[in-house]
Amino acid sequence: MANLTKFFLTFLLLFTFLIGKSEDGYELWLRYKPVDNQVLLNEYCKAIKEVVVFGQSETTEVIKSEIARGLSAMLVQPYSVSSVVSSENVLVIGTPSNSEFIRSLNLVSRLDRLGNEGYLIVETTSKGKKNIVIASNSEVGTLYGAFHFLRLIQSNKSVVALNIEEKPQTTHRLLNHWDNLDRTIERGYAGFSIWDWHKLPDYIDPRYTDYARANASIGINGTVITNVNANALVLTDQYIKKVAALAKVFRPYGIKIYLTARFSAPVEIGGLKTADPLDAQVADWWKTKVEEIYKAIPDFGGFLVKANSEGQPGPQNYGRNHADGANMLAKALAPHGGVVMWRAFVYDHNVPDDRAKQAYTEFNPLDGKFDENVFVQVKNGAIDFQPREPFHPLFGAMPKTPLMMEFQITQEYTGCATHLVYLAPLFEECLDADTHAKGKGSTVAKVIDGSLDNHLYSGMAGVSNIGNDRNWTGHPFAQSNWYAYGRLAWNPNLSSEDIADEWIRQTFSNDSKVIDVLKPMMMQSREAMVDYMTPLGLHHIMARNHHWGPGPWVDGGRPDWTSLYYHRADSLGIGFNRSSTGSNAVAQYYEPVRQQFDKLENCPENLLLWFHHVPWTYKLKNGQTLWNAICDQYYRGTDAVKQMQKQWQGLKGSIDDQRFDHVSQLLQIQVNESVWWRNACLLYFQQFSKMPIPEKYEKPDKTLEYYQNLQFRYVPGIEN
Ligand code: BDP
Repeated sequence: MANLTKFFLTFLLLFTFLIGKSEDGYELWLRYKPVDNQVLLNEYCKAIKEVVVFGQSETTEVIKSEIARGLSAMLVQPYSVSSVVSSENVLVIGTPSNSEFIRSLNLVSRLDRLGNEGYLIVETTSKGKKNIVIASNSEVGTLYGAFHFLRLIQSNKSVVALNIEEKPQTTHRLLNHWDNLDRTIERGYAGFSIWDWHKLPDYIDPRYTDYARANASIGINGTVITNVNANALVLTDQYIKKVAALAKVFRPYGIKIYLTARFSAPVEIGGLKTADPLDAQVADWWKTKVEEIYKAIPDFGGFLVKANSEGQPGPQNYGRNHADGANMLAKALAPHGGVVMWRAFVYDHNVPDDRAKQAYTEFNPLDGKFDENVFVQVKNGAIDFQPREPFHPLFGAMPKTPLMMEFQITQEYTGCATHLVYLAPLFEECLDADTHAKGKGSTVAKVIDGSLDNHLYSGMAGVSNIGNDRNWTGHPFAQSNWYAYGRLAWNPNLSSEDIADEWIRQTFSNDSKVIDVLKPMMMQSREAMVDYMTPLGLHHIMARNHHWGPGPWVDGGRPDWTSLYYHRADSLGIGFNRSSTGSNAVAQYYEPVRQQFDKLENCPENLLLWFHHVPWTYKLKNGQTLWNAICDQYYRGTDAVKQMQKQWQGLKGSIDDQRFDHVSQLLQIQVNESVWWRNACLLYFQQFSKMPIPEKYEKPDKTLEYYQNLQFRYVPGIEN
């Protein structure tokens, strides 16, 4: 009888699954669909007859419910969780401190190597009984292990003879939300902020828990919930209560809350006359404020600060430097274990000869001047999250300071949330870059994970792409960027291709037909975007303010906010001369990188116009003139998107209808917008090259004037 019930249940679940029930994407990569491979299903069911989770904390409650939920759904039989290991083929989860059984297993020396957040997933035999054990020194570590185990099953991996040892390579793995208190999101394209400030602290949206689950499943352990363009109000008593309510939801998931600190807060909400970091009253105000925060949120993470950049107040307003400002806050946080993340994305009010040089110029001399609990948070490139940038020269150049990587997950410059662009190859390109700071092999990844200079703290921040859209990120594929960011923050050496494989299996399907189409499509999507937006090292040529669409003609106002400043197209050629004959930004890199970027003939062609002003007729390595190569790459980019569209259509029936239609429509937008980028840029640059677009290509069907006159209001992501 029991078998019959099980049979029907299995049948029902599989049936619902196979008919392609609509999915709205809310479940992200935690869909826990029934395993439809019978051989594997048998293997899993045989290996996991029972589940035991030790411990009684809030975190262990989370593990119990996640494991029961995941296994019951995927293995199509109800699992309950007990606390006694009575037989074999048990999945056992625990720590040496919450379980006698785990202590008896002799795992201590292995666990010692894994720190607090690492974990083991191993097959053990004790008293002749075989079990699968997930063990860690901390309960949060076992939660990470539990999610890893569920991922194995979700992605149809064997669970026989497991011997997995995992440890995060960084200590701080954070999301940065650029969310405002009015729920708009700076550079957000997936709706409004998920933080419902008006109803907090009394109403706790269930979405907060799902947010925490998703983040914990990829190892994210901190979140800055407010915009870097900060509002001091969040530091008032009224808001601290709201923040504390969120912190309470996130705590069991190992996620700490951080806030952005507006430097002028002592004046704005504290009634002081100054925010000078060397003023004793100011330091005292922050000390008291921090104490107040820790009273409400004992595990508060610390502050993220944007100072003296784009109009934000900072220590320079009082003739002090970044270290003075950061250390003053660091001293207030230190007794509580908090950190300061001080951003290196700075603008001088005097326009510099080359904005790419500015962060290095201001921060490199301050190396060694920051307190121990200060990170300097550096964007991946020296300008601003462009489709392609060389790695930031500060990486490797501040050996005495822990540098935190800042990637942008939200697609401000990479197609908003309408373009399918898998960003992990961009992240990977930067992490793999060799700074040569301490000789060959001094990769950015090693700077970030702290291993190059032996730092205690290490970390990564990702500017979030999350909003209150039902599917969290607007574009169903933008979920992959959140996922990949988390995985890379955990281990900056993972490959973007392996991450894509994991994500596709969990988010769409384990069907090789689907994987074989989606993986290459995702892997080439970033290069396609570079081709149709900014090939060969072009950068910052998007529309003004909202940054949506092309704007190579943007001029007027502050020069380093215009496109002309960056592309410098004229009758002789195009590109920004940052070589030793130009702004000499190349001097900020170590040899041999400096030489490589400095010499036109050695410079990687995909960064050519970043570092050089190049004649239109210059011959590239393949013999093409620069102008023809530019044309080729723009057309290649639009062709690649059309190809993606075709490939996606081939998956009809293999993907649930709702997400299939959603992506189909977005791909049509992407085709249209890639053509818009291509035509507008080529027509604009052609005025200077005075060379024809090669005959073989379809001619732009609109005039340059048409594109220049397009005006858009209410583009998401900025104040309108
Ligand atoms: C730029 C964005 C702006 C941000 C700024 C920052 O356009 O909205 O405030 O970066 O990172 O990319 O501070």
